[in-house]
Amino acid sequence: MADINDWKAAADKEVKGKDLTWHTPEGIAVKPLYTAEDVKTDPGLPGFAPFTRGVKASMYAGRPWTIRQYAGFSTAEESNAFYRRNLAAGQKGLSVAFDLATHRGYDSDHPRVVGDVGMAGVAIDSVEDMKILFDGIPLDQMSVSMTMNGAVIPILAFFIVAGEEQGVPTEQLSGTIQNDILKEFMVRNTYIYPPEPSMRIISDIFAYTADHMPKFNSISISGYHMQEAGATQVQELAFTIADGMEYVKYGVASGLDIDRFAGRLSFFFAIGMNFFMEIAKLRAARTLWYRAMTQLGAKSERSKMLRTHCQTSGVSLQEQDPYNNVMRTTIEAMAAMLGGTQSLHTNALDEAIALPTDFSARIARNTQIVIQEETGMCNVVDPLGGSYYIEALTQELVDKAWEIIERVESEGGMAKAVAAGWPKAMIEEAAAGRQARVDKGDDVIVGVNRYRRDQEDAIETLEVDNHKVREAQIARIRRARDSRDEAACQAALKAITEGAKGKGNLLALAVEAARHRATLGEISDAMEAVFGRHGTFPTPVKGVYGSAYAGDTRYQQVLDGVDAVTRRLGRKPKMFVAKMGQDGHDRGANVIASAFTDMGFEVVSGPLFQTPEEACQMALENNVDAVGASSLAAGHKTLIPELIGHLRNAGRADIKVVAGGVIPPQDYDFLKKAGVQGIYGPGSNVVECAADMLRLLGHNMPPAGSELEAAE
Ligand code: MLC
Ligand code: 5AD
Repeated sequence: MADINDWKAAADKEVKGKDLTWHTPEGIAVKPLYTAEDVKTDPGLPGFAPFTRGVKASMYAGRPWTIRQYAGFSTAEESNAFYRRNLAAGQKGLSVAFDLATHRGYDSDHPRVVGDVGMAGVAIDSVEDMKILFDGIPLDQMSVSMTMNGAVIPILAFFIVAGEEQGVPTEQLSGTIQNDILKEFMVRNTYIYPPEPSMRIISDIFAYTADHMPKFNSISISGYHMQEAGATQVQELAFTIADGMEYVKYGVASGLDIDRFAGRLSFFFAIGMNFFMEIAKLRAARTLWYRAMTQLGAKSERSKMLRTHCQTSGVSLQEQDPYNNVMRTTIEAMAAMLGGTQSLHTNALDEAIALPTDFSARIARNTQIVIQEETGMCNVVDPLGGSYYIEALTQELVDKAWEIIERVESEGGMAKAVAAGWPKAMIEEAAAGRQARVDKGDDVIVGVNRYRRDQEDAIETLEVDNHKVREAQIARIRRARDSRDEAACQAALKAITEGAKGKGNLLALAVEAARHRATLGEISDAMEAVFGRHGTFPTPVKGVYGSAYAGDTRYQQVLDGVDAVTRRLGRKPKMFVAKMGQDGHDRGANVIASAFTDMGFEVVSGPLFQTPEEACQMALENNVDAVGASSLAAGHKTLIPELIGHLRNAGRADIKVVAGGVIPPQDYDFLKKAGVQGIYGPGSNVVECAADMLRLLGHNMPPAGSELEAAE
């Protein structure tokens, strides 16, 4: 029989000695062949420690994963109708997306959220909205996930009271609250309070749910947003498990017995296009959590079992030739199920452009239904168990992630690491590296940097009338305030402030305030009065982009262009990267800031959450040549024209304004008429953005492709 050396000789001959090792971004050298020699550990059986092969013995053969599509937009009425249509068509669980005003603890009538109400999710201001959201959906039967982290206290309180008023005892509520603040400070940015009080809020929720909500998952510890922000799979894995360990330590420090709450901790991972790596990642995650929880002293097997939701990757989807996204999502969904997820969201094909329509949501949902009901894939538990490659990769991910976890632990845990900033810096460096590989064509994206179409077909997208939603919300807030017992409401709010100063359980206090129709903004303010509001400035990484591009001719043309403009101006061209509204997605803004700095621009990075007026002020104070407004949460049609208006009023119409991010093509005309001079959607090449900027600044930049002619 042939042995491995025979194979090596045969393969070498076929490829004439070429090295077939694939070096992944996480620093793993993937060989072209795996054999029994590579499998060092026995993964055991599904349903048994360390749960590598799945948390249930029968897995999907007994019950398939929950088809749980994340959704929410506009008003509670519209979102409720959307949920009901989806449930009727085969969706199994709900997952609520809130708008950014709600995330950040502002009522819809707050002046800072004019561009955000109802845009990236549903607007919820009081228990009245929450009741409408679940109208006709029995909360004792439907498990509901709510993605809420900043304003977690009022939202969970509204949910509990909406249940009460439906006649459902709190004990019977099932579902999940995201409640994962550490990753907000790292990558997602919808925090409200500083880290310390935010961690206390989480302990209060652990305590309350342990006492009153035995079927409710008190947290969804999320790596998803790390991968979206550019993290490698190893980073996502390590920081998520380390976050989980930190929450457990806080819960224990607050006086809870570990096995009283740990069985209701849940997880959330992104599933991207690196198919086998993603399958191995979920298996590694379960193995790691078992190890971590054993170390932390958990006794019950349930406490050591990692149960997870997954979502296919948003960043892997493209604006160009969007039907390709259906295939990408299908591949990712298969990785999630082969990895053994408990619950799954499949993204819609219009992900990179807007929120899903009924049409795109149907295809996304049916992707899961087809896998569950047409393919027979659910009938065998962990069908890839024992695959040499999968088992070896699982072990390698466990080892690599554990190294990072040990570093975190040796430095005092994840809260300290987040404060020190190195996990975020690590992720941003990986993001800049990925962008450079895509721009150079080293990482292929079909329809974007290869096989690009000359002309794109328009697709229909969902549009939300932001002004209409805001007006409807403001009217409902007013009605709730007019009809409530004001004295009782104010007393309940005062009790929250006192509780924030002292030891009361903030969720229990907020439930009382919610019963008296206190609004989300009021409950948030009652805590903010003691905790304060957290703000940070971005610190983009330097040098990654420049070194990835060293020697590239087009890149050199841009560097020469920046030099020429610098000589003409007597200083570097100056660009302000602005993030306006409550949109905290800052990967794009950070990548642009890093790359433009490396290309020789002077970049001023604004803080998150500016109003257009504040952004204008910052542009004037720094006397910039251009503003690049990054928008990923649909506020662009309101916020960017306002910024241009303020600049004009200040007599600085000469400052160029460009926009980047998730901007549907049908909005381009509107923005251009408003004075936007360049628009860069997903898939834009950063070097070409810089070339465009040089043109706007009056430099005669040669067209893209000219460097190839010059080189010939
Ligand atoms: C499951 N069960 C079985 C079984 N399989 N019983 C017997 N045999 C089997 N084979 C049981 C389980 O034990 C459980 O009961 C019950 O069935 C439900 O199954 P589950 O596997 O727990 O599924 P589910 O209820 O869907 O819970 C999944 C979860 C949860 C634990 C991962 O946390 C969850 O639903 N998370 C979703 C999070 C989410 O939607 N996030 C969106 C983020 S979007 P029991 O009694 O054991 O509970 C986002 C984007 C952004 O963040 O940035 O805005
Ligand atoms: N409805 C549906 N999906 C949403 N996402 C974000 N907001 C919504 C919403 N309101 C999804 C997108 C995004 C990820 C963070 O969650 O896929 O990439």
